[in-house]
Amino acid sequence: AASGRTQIADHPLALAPVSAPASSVDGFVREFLKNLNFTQGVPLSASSPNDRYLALAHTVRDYLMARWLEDQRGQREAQSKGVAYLSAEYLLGRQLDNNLLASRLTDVATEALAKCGIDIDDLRQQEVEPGLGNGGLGRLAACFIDSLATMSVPSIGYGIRYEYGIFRQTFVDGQQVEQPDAWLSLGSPWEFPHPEAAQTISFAGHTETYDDDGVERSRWIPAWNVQAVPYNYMVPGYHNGRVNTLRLWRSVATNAFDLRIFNSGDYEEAVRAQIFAENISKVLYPEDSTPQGKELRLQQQYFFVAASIRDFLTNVLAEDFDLEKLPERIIFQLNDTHPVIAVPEFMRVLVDEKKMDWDAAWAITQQCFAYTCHTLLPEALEVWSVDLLGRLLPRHLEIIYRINDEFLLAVRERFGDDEMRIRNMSIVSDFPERSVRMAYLATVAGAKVNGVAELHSQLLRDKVLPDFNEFYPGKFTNVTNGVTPRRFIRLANPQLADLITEALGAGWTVDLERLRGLESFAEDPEFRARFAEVKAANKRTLNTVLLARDGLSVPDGHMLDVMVKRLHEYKRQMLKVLHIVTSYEGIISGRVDVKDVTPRTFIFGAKAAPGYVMAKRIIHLINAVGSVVNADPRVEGRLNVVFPPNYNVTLAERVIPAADLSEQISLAGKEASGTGNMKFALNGALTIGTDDGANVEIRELVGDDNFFLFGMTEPEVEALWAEGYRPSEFYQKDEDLRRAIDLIASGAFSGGDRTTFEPVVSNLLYDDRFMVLADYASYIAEQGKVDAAYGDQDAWTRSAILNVARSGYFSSDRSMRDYIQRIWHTPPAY
Ligand code: F58
Repeated sequence: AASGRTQIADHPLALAPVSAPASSVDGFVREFLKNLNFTQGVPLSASSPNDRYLALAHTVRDYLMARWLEDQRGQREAQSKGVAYLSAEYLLGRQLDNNLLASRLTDVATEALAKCGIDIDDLRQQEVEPGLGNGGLGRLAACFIDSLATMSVPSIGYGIRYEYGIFRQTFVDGQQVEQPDAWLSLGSPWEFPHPEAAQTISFAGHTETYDDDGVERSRWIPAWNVQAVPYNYMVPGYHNGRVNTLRLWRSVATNAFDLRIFNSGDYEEAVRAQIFAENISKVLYPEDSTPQGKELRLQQQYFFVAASIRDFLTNVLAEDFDLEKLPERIIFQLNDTHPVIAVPEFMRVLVDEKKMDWDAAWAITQQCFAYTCHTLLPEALEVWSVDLLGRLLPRHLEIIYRINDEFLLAVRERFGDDEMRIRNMSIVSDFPERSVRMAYLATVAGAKVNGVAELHSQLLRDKVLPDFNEFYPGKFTNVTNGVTPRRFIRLANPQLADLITEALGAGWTVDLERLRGLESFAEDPEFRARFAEVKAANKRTLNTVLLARDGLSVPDGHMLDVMVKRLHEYKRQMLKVLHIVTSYEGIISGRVDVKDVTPRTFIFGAKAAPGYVMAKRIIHLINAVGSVVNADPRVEGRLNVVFPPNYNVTLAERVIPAADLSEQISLAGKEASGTGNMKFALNGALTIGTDDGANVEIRELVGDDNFFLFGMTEPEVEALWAEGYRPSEFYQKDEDLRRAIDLIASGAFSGGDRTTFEPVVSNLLYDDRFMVLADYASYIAEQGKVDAAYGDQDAWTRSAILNVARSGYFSSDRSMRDYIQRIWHTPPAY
């Protein structure tokens, strides 16, 4: 098959470089109409908004295409070391606006569409965001690939093309109800499927040994397989012409599978096989923090990493590549433990398929992987039962056992037969059931292990994995998270972006430390007035958006106090609820004069994992408190609770720029980093927060005067636990707290029914794992200081400007530079 392919490729027309369409308004109009006619198959006069959105998306693609092809070629030819970011989640957010911004097409496209009588904003609204992630971890991956493209780092993102992303949240009588997220149903203009490049991914079966010319080797005889079809997405860098690739895998049934069943004449069975295979990439697991150990999830994990490794080895490396040199060409970054099964898969490929000697293969593997941990909660550390692993991936389990045996041997050599230590460090644990600790496997295999904020990395070293830190000095490091200023300042807050550019000139978007230059502007009354006007305008915009989206409103002149993040007990939305109830109770009991209360609107955004009962109760409570407070004329115009359902990236881009106060109130030592905290600071909100995660670094940078600190420190939390924490004692001795809890318990927010929120109340009084009651008094006191500070609007604005000026460190570009320096050692460009 000296294919038609080669002949076509040799044709002079095919040899000419691909060129982008003309970047003029008329050129754009032509391309847009062409796409409308030839891709959508409709004339402008009969087109639907969705047709027009898809045609616009295709047009933007066409502009990016030449550079994409060029960059893929360049990266192939340069043969330099690259990063493969392995992540089960990418919480991308809408693509259209980002791609217009990156390619400098926003103005041209806006004008071109206006010429066709179309408001581009209407088309923006058409896009359903790809919600292929749960929260911080998935959004971080999206920020990182944006920065890698903007910095021209040779890299690729690998993940899963879920057919259904994170569920759509609705509220029925204040309670969360989940709906499937059919994000692909109106078309998917940003993806490029390549079914012809599918990989076969195998599962289950058994292993055997065989004699290979006098060498005993193992091989895996799998029982079934599926096809992994790559879907490519463009990842354009900002104003640098670079276009990187995100490759997400979709599972489909294999032909062989189909054919065998087809030949047996069993049509129904053939269809069933199809459904079975497609199940693997069907839906994102909506868990936050606690992994469930479900078989399908392990299938997802192996499916995407096996396909990604094979993709790299066969499509990126030359056929005669010397595998000993792999560490000079690739580093696989493991985004949490979800892709860690890549480690034994890589070993299997090297040892079983490439027939490499075990020790050589292991030495290479240990240089080709690095692991990022995103948690401190012990229950969040993923483990797989040996039983399940052995059934689904029998050869991988053998490999894990051997890795563990050799590792423990080395530990014995170093520390002697310290059985307790051996038990604690073993990758395979025996209790409560025999299982594989994926974080340990990642730590043993990884060249580096990093936490995601200074405090987190330190606790990881000292508390979570201290034995490993002792055994592998120098392996542990920190890379503090960051966020992309493209999406979270330029796109989300264009007026602030313009104001900054006016003050500092262009260039700050890719060199965010330059925001420092705003410090002197904080002292300029005129600049402060303009900054305040941007904030006010963002609030008005948010009001318009919420009204249209949910029929909700944000009153003029209110302080916007915002808590948006997944609903989890450790994040302590309950503390926020207690604050609201305390303020409310103070007014209705007559102890506080309503005229003395700073008008505040409390905005929540939070999804609960569908199986997390307590989290769902707290959502119900927030809605219940909101209904009562919002309807009570006694607090009218002072307290207002707004909880739009289905918080997502698109809504974040509206809420964050409008916020005055950022709530980052997790129990110290529980939030690994947080990234929302960074987005708020960069948009000029002041933080009220504990000394946790990246809050610590935010406070150090913005200064104590521009940050509201409260609560116990991590060592204080430890000490209180050690001494024996009894939440009811805090309830007994704090009158405000007692009144707030009693009001909830009385049924005041549940139509007089005392049972509805009884579990929430009992949990606080008798368990309170995350010490809400212990931090309550300190939180309420600090909120008093917030009110006082807000009373001086000009001083508040000055602080807000200083928050922006001093948060440049939190650009994900800086995170990428840290990864490159401390972990990847990749060249700056291909
Ligand atoms: C988050 N983890 C951390 N996990 O909680 C947050 O502090 C940090 O800023 C962020 O990662 C980025 O480093 C997180 O989002 C998940 O969503 C997992 C999804 C899959 C199941 C286990 C939790």
